[in-house]
Amino acid sequence: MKAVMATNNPNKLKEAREILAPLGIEVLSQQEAGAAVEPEENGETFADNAMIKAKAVFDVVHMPVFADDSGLCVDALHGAPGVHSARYAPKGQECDKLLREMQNVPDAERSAHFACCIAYIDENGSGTLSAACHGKIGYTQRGGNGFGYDPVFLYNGRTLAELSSDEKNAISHRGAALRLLYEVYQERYGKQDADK
Ligand code: ITT
Repeated sequence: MKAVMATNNPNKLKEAREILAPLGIEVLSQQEAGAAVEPEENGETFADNAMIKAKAVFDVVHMPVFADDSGLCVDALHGAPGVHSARYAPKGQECDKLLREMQNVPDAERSAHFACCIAYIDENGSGTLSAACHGKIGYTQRGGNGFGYDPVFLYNGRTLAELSSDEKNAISHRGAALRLLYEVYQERYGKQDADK
């Protein structure tokens, strides 16, 4: 089957393809599907914003669509940047800003999690799915893979930017949420064949 990912973030699209293609789901970008939209993400929750993005694209393409709204929630910052993760700092400066804000936070209080909410819509209806990846914030940026906050997010002693794509996808918030999406698609469309 084909599904459109409602996102303008090429890193999210790449990860979704890596996870869903082997399961037999071909992920089209919203541009490939002819939906060049960028809706205002003015919801209060990840689920609200994911559904805003999914609906905006579904209204144009009328085929299965899913959207990912995600972010980093840092306990010492009372859950910030959370739903504002994309707007927390100019692109490329988010890790520097976070490390500055965390510079006086002791090791025991550096816990954080990535949250991912997937909203999906097709002719059978819509829903949302959530997953998280728990870890802690490091003291320096490490690793050259991934995107966003990956270089400062420690999972079992390595940052997500130090993991290969396969390693990140196996433990990430996005990987877990997309595997739940796969279950929904399997229920609705039957088992998919990666070779077709
Ligand atoms: P779309 O809305 O077009 O999908 P976006 O990047 O603006 O793209 P969000 O509004 O969901 O997406 O913001 C998510 C931000 O959270 C993202 O820009 C990163 O800064 C951060 N983020 C989410 N998942 C991440 C991950 O796996 N690794 C590192 N940072 C991540």
